[in-house]
Amino acid sequence: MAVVNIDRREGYAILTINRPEALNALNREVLETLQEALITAESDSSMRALIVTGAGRAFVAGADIREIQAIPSPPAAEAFSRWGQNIMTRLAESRLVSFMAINGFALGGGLELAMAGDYRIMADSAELGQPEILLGIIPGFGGTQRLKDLCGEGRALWLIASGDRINAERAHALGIVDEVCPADGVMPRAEAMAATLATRAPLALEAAKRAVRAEGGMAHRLKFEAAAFGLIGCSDDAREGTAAFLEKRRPRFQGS
Ligand code: CO8
Repeated sequence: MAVVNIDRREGYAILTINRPEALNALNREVLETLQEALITAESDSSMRALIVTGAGRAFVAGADIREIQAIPSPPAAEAFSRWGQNIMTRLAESRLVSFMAINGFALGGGLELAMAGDYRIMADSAELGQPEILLGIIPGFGGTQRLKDLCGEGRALWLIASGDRINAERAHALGIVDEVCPADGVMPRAEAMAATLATRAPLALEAAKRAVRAEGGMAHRLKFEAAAFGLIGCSDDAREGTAAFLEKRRPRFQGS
């Protein structure tokens, strides 16, 4: 059975991490398959969005602790961390807008995966945290930085240094997740949002993601926004969208 199921819908794909016997822990096979699934979805020009979720009662309960225990040397540990970081960054920088449907535990590498996505919807019964310190290690797939960006230095350090798990209400209050839903509402909400984006102008959608995610100082980010606007401001879709508004009809976007 595949460790990551790919379910293609109209304009978006659902990637379900499917290793429920280990609470979907990210071993090398899962990470490699996840990366391949992402590349496959990206290469399909009809795709606009992605949903990532977990089979069973967890989203992802972390990197696979058995594999971490078997890491032979400090250089191998660093290389493993860089490899995992690159996969998370690949998701963060994807042209596809990603919805992370946090159906259950999102711990360690699981929270790091969720934070690399664009929008997090969390079940009210789920829990998240960075419990690595309880294993004598620290987050290594981007968690120290993405958590800090989401909730600030003090709160990020507390979560990482204590290893505490927090509930959905607290995660939302801290800004780590964007929405909280009843458990059976997480996927319907993610699918409704992904389906909405499937109707939007493709080039503008990609430009929107890249501009919102632009890094650096304000002057640099504004320059990036203007450059992105320059690329799409006179596109066929921009002509079509503005004409459709003025002609009081629905636009037909072509992605050009
Ligand atoms: N890795 C491997 N197996 C796991 C993991 C994991 N992260 N999490 C759960 N499992 C397995 C359990 O071993 C168990 O297997 P088995 O049935 O064979 O004993 C099965 O999943 C079910 O788990 P539990 O029986 O423990 O279920 P509970 O409901 O009692 O507890 C918890 C659920 C609280 C989620 C618990 O399983 C738990 O604490 N899991 C570990 C959470 C954790 O510590 N995650 C962080 C891992 S480290 C990490 O993510 C680092 C990322 C960066 C790496 C950088 C590399 C250098």
